[in-house]
Amino acid sequence: MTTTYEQPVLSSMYQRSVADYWNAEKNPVNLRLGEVDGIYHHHYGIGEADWSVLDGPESTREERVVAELHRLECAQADLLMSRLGPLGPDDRVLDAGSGRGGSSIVANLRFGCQVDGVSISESQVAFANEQARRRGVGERVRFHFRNMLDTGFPSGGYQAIWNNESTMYVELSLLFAEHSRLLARGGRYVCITGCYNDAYGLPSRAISQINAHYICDIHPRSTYFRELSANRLVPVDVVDLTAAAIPYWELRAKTSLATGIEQAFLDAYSNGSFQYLLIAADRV
Ligand code: GPP
Ligand code: MG
Repeated sequence: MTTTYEQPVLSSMYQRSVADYWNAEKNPVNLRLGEVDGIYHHHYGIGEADWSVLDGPESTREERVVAELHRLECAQADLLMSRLGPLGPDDRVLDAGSGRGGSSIVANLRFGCQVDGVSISESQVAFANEQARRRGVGERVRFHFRNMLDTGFPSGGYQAIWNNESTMYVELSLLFAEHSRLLARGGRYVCITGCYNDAYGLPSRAISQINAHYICDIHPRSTYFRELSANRLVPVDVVDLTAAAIPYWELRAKTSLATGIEQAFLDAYSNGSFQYLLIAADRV
């Protein structure tokens, strides 16, 4: 007789503290934006901002700013999706670090594909499943309280996997080994991430502030490419989104929704120590 032991989802004190942060997180900058159309993102925005939202009646300014920040965050998700496809209703995809589920819902709307999202925050998983249920896609978009480093999902079962600003919570060697196991040959991996620019040296003060704010550990750019290639994930497209990320932070800094981390992002992006990248890779 063999005895199987259930692996706990959280495997370190670090992961416990990250889960505690996200279980308690209720920032208006995330909830108010999500209420615009029921798509709740946990990533930042890209593209030129419409600064006219700051003009006009003060009584409705916050509403206009919320809509504009949400539009920029949706543009970021759309860009990620544009590198995931082509996908169709028969494909199964994985959202690694799925937050409140926004990117997963966007993927299902765009491709009709089946989506599994994983998060180590039980509150986020419950919230995201409720959103999928409300949209009537609860059978196709499912969120799981699981660890992206050890999902327990079947090998080769996924046509695409993404991390939308979630790689800075894990060791990339472990993450990409699991992604490589899960992806079908020829499958696509996409991440959008902030990484420190190791051509500049060690992480700047602003990066340390971002790490402390979110309890994350921003990786150097080199580690992404080293660990991708060590795990049969071959980059096909790399887009430097740093310049495109700045208007979002400038606009956010001018609003009542600011959380206090805005200046650190603006400093890190503008002094060259930090880069916002999209990386797409094929599983070979
Ligand atoms: C944003 O989440 C993303 C992270 C916390 C990961 C860190 C990302 C980097 C690029 C370093 P969020 O939408 O919950 O953040 P906020 O509450 O600040 O909007
Ligand atoms: Mg946010």
